[in-house]
Amino acid sequence: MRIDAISIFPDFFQVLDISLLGKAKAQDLIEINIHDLRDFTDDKHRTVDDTPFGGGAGMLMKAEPWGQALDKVITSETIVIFPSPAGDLFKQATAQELALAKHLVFACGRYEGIDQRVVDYARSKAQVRTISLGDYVLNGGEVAAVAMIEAIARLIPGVIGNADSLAEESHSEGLLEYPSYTKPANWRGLEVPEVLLSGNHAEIAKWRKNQALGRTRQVRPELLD
Ligand code: 6GU
Repeated sequence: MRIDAISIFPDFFQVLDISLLGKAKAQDLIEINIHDLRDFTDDKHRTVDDTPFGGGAGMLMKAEPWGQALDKVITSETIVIFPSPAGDLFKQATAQELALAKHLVFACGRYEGIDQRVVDYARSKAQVRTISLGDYVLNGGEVAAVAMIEAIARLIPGVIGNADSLAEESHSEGLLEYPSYTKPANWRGLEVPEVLLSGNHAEIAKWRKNQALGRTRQVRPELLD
């Protein structure tokens, strides 16, 4: 998969060089290109923002630099993602769907957002998704894009060493994950549940399913509907 991200703060994406994603990059399982939006300005001050028509607080991102940047990266296989608290909720199913794409472009806005014509223009050139991480406000799309990239990239075959852990984890079956324990069996007087020490794999599977159901019912009952 190829991923491009456009931002006025390219440094936010340095964390993608760490750990499993860093390894996946080094092994060419994913190609990630980060672009500084200011490189697509024409004026001496490298201006990317301006005041909104109609008035109101704050600054908006100007269309021109975004147009130049998108023209450079969009191909016939591109899905453009605009991270925004006003977007569709990002879920595990979203990650699974986007993990099948050949090319993703993350267009990361700051300030009060991007001139709407940039989104409309992108729609005329590529598939476009506006996606939110949840019901809270971040200062810009970068941190959200990094979270989405991690959730998507780890589903690409070869990125996670142990493919079984993908199948077993939280949300993969629509349930939260059951609790897990490792040695020692008694730690500070706290015992590991007996069944996990029993060696009875059918009983262990049943216990884990029950724990996952109980936890989901308690913490996220809406996932069971
Ligand atoms: Cl995707 N962007 C911003 N700026 N804030 C958010 C978000 C995205 N998701 C939740 N809050």
